[in-house]
Amino acid sequence: MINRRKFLLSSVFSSAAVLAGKLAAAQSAAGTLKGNPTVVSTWDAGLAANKAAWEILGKGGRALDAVEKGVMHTESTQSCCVGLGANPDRDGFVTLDACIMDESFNCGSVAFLERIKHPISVARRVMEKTPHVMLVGSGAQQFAIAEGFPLEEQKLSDDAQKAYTEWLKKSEYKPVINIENAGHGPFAPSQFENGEWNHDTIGMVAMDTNGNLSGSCTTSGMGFKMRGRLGDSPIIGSGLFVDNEVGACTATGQGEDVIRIAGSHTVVELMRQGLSPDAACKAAINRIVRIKGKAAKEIQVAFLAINKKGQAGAYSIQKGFNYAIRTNAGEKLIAAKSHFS
Ligand code: SD4
Repeated sequence: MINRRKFLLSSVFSSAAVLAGKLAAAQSAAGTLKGNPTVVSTWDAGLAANKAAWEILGKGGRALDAVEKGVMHTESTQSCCVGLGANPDRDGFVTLDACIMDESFNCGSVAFLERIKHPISVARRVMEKTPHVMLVGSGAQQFAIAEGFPLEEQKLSDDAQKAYTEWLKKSEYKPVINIENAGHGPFAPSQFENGEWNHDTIGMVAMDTNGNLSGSCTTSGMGFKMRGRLGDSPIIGSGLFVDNEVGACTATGQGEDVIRIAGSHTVVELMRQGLSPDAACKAAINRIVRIKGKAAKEIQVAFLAINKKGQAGAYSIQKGFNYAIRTNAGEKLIAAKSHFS
């Protein structure tokens, strides 16, 4: 006869086994077991970018190659807002920023780069072919040309030309939350709900079958910004950070406020202290909200992270930020939780 203690014990073990089985299945579905490649990217354009990254990750390729290829897809989509098709600065020039980081703290960055279609690939060349981390402006362009990148025509896309002509009527610099590169008009909370997103950045972090992490971030920056303005996106530790022992993070939104707290590095350090990616992103967002006080209502910042187990998480100041995830189990677009609802 099974006594009560034995019965309780055996049911505890069997429920633990069921739970472990469920957890393993869930982890496997979420790509959290070592060997399960995972890629996450900011905003809905991340779905297509992840697909491009998956061509490498899905075949057991290196995370670094995947994060470059993934965001190149977005840079090529001229009608989108990342890359040369994006809105210009207030003087009418499109200037691009990008950075990339691998599993061994190797990193490369370009900023204020003009007329080059794939800043992310130039950033990778900076990482691999120079003793430096960051090249900017005409020096970055000169390096790109020397590396064989074609110099594209200096011409705004039709959409950007239209937006710029409209913007010139008032010439006001007022970023609109979640549609940063609209660059004009008052902040309207309704815009969070009506799907009018129009982003100028993609950040991507990935883990490959060897469990190695890498990340990339590429942007045209805020539309109608001052000439020469840089945001967080090309700054290692702000727009992107990867520590292969812990995790990786990328940021989007108002770059000035990401830089203020060295955002992506902060999130990775919080994960090192044991926080989940969700909790680490939330803690970093809370820090920005505290610093900004009432002005926090007028900005959007979002962090997106994965940890060494391949678990992903995100958090934003305002509602409306979403991210794309792709694992062996498939692809998904996930709405991040936010400080203001
Ligand atoms: C910047 N962080 O230049 C970028 C903008 C951005 O979606 O992420 N927009 O400040």
